[in-house]
Amino acid sequence: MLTFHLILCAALGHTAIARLHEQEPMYPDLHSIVDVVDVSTEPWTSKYGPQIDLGYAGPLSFSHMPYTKCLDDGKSRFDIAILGMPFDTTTSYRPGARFGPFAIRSGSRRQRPDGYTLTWATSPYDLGAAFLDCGDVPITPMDNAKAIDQMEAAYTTLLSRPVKGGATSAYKSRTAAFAKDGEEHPRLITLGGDHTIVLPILRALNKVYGPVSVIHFDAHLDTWAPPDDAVGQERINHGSFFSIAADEHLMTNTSIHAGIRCQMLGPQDIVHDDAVGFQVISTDDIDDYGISRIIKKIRQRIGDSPVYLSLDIDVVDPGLAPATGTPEPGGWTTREVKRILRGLSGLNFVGADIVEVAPAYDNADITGIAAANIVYDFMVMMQLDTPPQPHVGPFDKVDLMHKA
Ligand SMILES: [Mn+2]
Repeated sequence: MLTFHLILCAALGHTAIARLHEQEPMYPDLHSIVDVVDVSTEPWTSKYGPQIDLGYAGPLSFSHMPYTKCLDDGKSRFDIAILGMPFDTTTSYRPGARFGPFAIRSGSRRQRPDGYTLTWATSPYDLGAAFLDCGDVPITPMDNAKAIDQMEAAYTTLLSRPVKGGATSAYKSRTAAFAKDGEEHPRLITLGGDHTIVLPILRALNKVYGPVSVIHFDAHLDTWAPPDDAVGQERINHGSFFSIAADEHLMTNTSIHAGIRCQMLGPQDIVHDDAVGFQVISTDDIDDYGISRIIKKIRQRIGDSPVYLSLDIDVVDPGLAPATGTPEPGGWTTREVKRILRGLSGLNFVGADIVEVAPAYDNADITGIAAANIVYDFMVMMQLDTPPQPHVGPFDKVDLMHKA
């Protein structure tokens, strides 16, 4: 035994062995140094001030917001958190969405911590919620059953944390009214990951809210029944997870898709989709009915129910968002998706995600930048009571009405 220990020590080094035994932190605590240097008189600080992170520099958190490993950190509080789920081992075509959280955070670097826009007429940081980037869930790429359990455990953990209760006085309670325990729960914006991440998320949400409605932006239905010959874990993939979720009674039957344009096996797919609880807004409906009727239809369908929003980046045309696993030509523009999202403000959102960003297929980061911009929209949308008024600018209201 001693010999074995000596060999192990030689192989790993004594420090590594000590860590194995005592669970020491991997890195020393740099803040525990006793003799603090007065930086104010040093050449840098006295001349140039604080060491700020420029847009294209610094460690990678979403839009430079505070970052912590929330699963390890019992101290930090948040109302809305960013959480990465780097997982892509249930994809049917092009893999690579495990790099999605990195690409979306990278695409967010030019966003400002006070980012006001004309279209929203506000900034997410002025609406009260305390934001925190909670890092990524360490998910095994080797065992899908374990991976799905890891995602559910992480989401359940953070959903159960006490909320911060606002960074400013503008903060409003959003979830206590329909949580089963009557308590306010944090809301998470998840960066996927392939679309299967929604199954463990819905399982976690179910424990807090019961069944929820889903607004699903996607080129594909994702309600397909598992293949007949699939057994066990093979039944769960990024095209079948909604069907599994319905079998587990995780959703109400008042869900809705937006942006569908995929090839199907036949009309029977829509019959099954209806049984899973969805109605379909197709990509072409935007030309035939317009953005305002799409918004109206979604709001009518969802009503006051607690609702989860899931956005597959492939809803956007692959010309504008090529970095995804199953691209479908002829999609909505990023602008159209953003306009519909604005119209959904005030629904009872319990969480949101953006999935299927696979940056290996990107050009000039356009997909990561588009996805990060959509996350910004989530951050505002989840905090408003009603959609913003259209920007008027040099046009008067009469002109706008005339146009309509
Ligand atoms: Mn999808």
